[in-house]
Amino acid sequence: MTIPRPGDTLADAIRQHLKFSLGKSSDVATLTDWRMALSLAVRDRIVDPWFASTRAAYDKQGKRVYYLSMEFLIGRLLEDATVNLGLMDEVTEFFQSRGLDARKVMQDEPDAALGNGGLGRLAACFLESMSTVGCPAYGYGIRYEHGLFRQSFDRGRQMEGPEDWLTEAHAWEYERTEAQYRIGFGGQVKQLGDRTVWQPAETVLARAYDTPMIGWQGRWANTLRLWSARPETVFDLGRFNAGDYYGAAEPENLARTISRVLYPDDTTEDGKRLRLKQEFFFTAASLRDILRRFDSEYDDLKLLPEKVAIQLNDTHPAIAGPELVRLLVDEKGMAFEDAVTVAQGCLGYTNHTLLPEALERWSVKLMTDLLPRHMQIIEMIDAMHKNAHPDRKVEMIGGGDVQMGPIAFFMAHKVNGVSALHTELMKETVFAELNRLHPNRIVNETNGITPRRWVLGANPRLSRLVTDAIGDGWVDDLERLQEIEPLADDSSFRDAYDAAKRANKADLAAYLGQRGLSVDPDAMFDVQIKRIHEYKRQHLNILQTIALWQEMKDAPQGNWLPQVKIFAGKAAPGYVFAKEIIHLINAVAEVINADPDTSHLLKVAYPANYNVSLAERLIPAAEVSQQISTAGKEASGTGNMKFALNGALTIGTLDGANVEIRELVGAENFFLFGMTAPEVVARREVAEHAKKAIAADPRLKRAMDAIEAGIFGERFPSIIENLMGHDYFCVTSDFSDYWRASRELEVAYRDRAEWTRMAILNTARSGWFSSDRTIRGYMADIWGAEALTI
Ligand code: NBG
Repeated sequence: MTIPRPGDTLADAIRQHLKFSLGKSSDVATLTDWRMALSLAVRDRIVDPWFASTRAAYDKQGKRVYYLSMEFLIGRLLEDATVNLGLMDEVTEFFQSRGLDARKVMQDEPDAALGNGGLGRLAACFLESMSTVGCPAYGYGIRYEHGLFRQSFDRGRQMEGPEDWLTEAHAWEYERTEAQYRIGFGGQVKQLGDRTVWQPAETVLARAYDTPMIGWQGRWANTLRLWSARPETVFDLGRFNAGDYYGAAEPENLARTISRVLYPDDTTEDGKRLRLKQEFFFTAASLRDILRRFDSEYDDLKLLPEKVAIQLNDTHPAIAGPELVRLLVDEKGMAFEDAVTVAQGCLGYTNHTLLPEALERWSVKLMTDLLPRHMQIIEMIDAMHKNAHPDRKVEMIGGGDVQMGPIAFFMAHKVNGVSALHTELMKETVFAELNRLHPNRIVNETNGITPRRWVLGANPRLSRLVTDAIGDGWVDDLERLQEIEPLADDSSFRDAYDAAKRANKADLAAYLGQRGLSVDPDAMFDVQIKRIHEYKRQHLNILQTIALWQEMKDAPQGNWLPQVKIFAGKAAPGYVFAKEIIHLINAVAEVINADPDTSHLLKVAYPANYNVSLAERLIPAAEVSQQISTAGKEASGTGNMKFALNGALTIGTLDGANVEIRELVGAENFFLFGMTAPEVVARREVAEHAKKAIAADPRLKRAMDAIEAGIFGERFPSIIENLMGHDYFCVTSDFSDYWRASRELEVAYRDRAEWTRMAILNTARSGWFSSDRTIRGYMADIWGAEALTI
């Protein structure tokens, strides 16, 4: 398909692809045609560095890293690749000369939402950083036909529709018909002499699709390999000939189900059997692929830990431990204990949440039914552990369930948390006992974000300003942003920084305007965007918004600070309470936005269908970053880092990576409020703590009364009852201090020069949050991998 010849300019290549790959002439080409032609032309330029990287990894015989993740929330790839190859100016010029806007062309690309939230986006940032720092790596996951659902609102309520990124032409992937593995489920375990053989009852094929991931300046490229499920027999001709047309397609449908949809739920278990099948499907295919690559280079399996690092992104691929042991014992003839040691040497496990419901458990019955040989191996691993630690107070099989957290922990040589606080809490809570038995296994790797996408791509105005000031070396050495710190006191730099923010806000205002909400770009833009979850406390934010509105209405002539409260995010379809919160925010927005007394002072925006692309619009325009989770609940957060880098000031609790953000940007440039994690635990013990908090704060009481009185249409009884009842997430107890911090923030905002100075300091001091730093940490502390160059 690749027609362009070496030496062709990018413009030639785009034209050639339009003509020969897409069969269109430029006078009838649609936006999608141009986008495809551009994508193919850019993709061509990735192939050589990609081949060179693969070759270098073979030649070096170093360690390869395999990142196993159920989710890769990659979003659009075209802009990333264009930015990283330094082609942006050429592309802009090319389309300008045709009267087209390059950004519009790029925005035509569907947003690949193969993830739910933070965990999936982190995996995508890691892929980009691994390529930038030259860490030889593969990402392994599932090629879902339907990513995360598309969100819309019907009278304020969330509606879910299928996301169909794959129904449009997809420019980036290469199908690998030769990389295909048979994956089994169910059946029996037989003993043939001294060999144990698993004979599955059902098998599907896992077929690989490769997407090259190019690093900054095209220095290195790794592969994202996603597995698609296919039937062994595509089609039952016998049934078709007998007139059973539906039945004839059944085998295909059944197999395909496995890679059909991403589970839209990141904390609760649903559709258990299918979910476990998905997990085993991609983990088993990935391990077979890893062993095949290893076998082609080495013949001593004991070398495996020297050559292979496998990172488990949460417990979703935790079956990798038992499966690797099975492959080594049953198929390669290794002794069981040796196999466990070899597997441990390869495996690392990242924990992403302390919420107990998210540590996966499978009933013994389901596990035995679906993966009978693995169940036996898990029992053997558990027995081995018990033998070594007879006094242990932890179980891998308990309460009728197989516990994937402890299995992942034991089968990994390193277990990491994702922020300093989270890692400490892990040691004290979920993994306290395992940490006692295996001290030094837990390490911390605070999350990070790729500056190529989240600053350079998403915020070209800020990027230009920084580059003009300090050169472009900051893009892959983000701590160099510190060099702009002295400029915080330079009024002309401050004006330019302010002007960039103002222009970003105007862009966002135009975007919201197209969606029917007019907002004033000079108002303060206050943003809370993330999954909707009780612990993230979007309801705390909306309660405070109601209270503010009530006070504004009391005195509309008061000296109020005009502001726009922006929310975005999806709730898991089965998460009723979170969906009520969405409904409440939309209901409040409808009333407040239509209020003639206050509409010049306060607006509430909730653009639908939050995804990576929408985040790229919202973050550069934000001035206030809402990071208000109940302390102890947000493992890290990564949005918080994106905001700080883009010059939004955080109002937040001492939770997750907020703690480290505050340390780095300085307490005076951060609006702290709320209880600490131990205070939250203590507060829950206070009898009727919610009732007491409500009684003590008339503003809170009045806001809740307004909801109950039906001012916002419905009365939202489940939310009110929750808040007046056990209020597990301590919304009521944190309300007063949140109100205080919000007002202090408004005072600070009125002093433009001072506010901008603080924003600049946030940008200047957040360079540590580059995912390049995080990846180097994993390489040194967990993987023992070395960076390579081509
Ligand atoms: C999320 C946490 C976030 C964290 C990301 C990435 C899951 C299960 N966890 O706080 O809630 O930033 O993981 O580590 O998605």
